Amino acid sequence: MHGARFGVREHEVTPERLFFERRGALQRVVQWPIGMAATVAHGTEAPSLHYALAGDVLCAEADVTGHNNYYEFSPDKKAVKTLAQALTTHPWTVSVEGEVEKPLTVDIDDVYKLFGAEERIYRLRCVEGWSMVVPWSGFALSKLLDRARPTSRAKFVEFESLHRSREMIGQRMSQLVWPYREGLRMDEAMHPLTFVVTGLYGKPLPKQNGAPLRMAVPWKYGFKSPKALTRIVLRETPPITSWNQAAPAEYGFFGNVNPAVAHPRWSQSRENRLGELHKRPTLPFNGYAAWVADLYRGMDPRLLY
Ligand SMILES: Nc1nc2c(c(=O)[nH]1)N[C@H]1C(S)=C(S)[C@@H](COP(=O)(O)O)O[C@H]1N2
Ligand SMILES: [Mo]
Repeated sequence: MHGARFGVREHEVTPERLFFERRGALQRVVQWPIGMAATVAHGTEAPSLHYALAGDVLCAEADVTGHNNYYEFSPDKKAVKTLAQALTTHPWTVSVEGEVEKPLTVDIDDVYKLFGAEERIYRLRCVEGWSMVVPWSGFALSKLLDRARPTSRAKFVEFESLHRSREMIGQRMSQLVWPYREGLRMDEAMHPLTFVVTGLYGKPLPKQNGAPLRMAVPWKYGFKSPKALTRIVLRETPPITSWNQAAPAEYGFFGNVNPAVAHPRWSQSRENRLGELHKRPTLPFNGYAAWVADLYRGMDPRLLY
């Protein structure tokens, strides 16, 4: 069932290589470390989006699935894994509405058939100062948006997470205005790195990581990647986003990873990679500047936080 639905059945990681096995046949071997950075440095071809950034090593699955930010359940990262098991993730639909010619609602059971699945090894940098390297599976958001045919008035994309306080017990607290909302500018949303996630470590996405569907926008702080996605609204004007609404001085609309712009309460120059002893430097756009810096040419870097 997992193989048919997510296109990835098994995985095996060694220090030298990462193997993804699909439907019994080895379809791809990713040499490690190689990847996008190396490809661009040589300037020979367009960057491949399938590979990890050079030098990245996957974090332990137990860390990725046991240390979670998910305020719908709890602000306690270790408590989320257990509490999130209460969520019913099937049946599930995600809709695309607003400034589109063809509003649509996609059933989770049709997602693999419509959009397929590929692996992306992405960095995730939380605004709190920790980070991970994660093997997601899923598809580019542009595939889903294209299907709804955005109108020329679509300038922003709003994401809405599930609101179901019966199962999401953290929603009985009012730290954030529910549902959790996030947003991107249209060009950010259509960027090939902007990813809809359906799987993790070659398996269905665990509930604590945002099952059955969440975003991964790797050059932005983690709060810009909403979990339990149910609704996508294309808009002419910027959407209200949850963390920006809760603390506008601390969380901007863009949320781009930027080591030069401190959070009001802590520096963003370094990060704690899960599983590592020493902090490492945080990179502009989380290491993805070669692919995304052009989106922000001429804009004040402080505005981009
Ligand atoms: N709906 C929803 N999405 C969310 C959050 C949340 O609280 N609710 N937390 C965000 C934050 S702050 C981070 S760092 C990442 C964490 O993702 P992970 O638990 O899979 O590592 O999810 C993001 N998406
Ligand atoms: Mo975060």
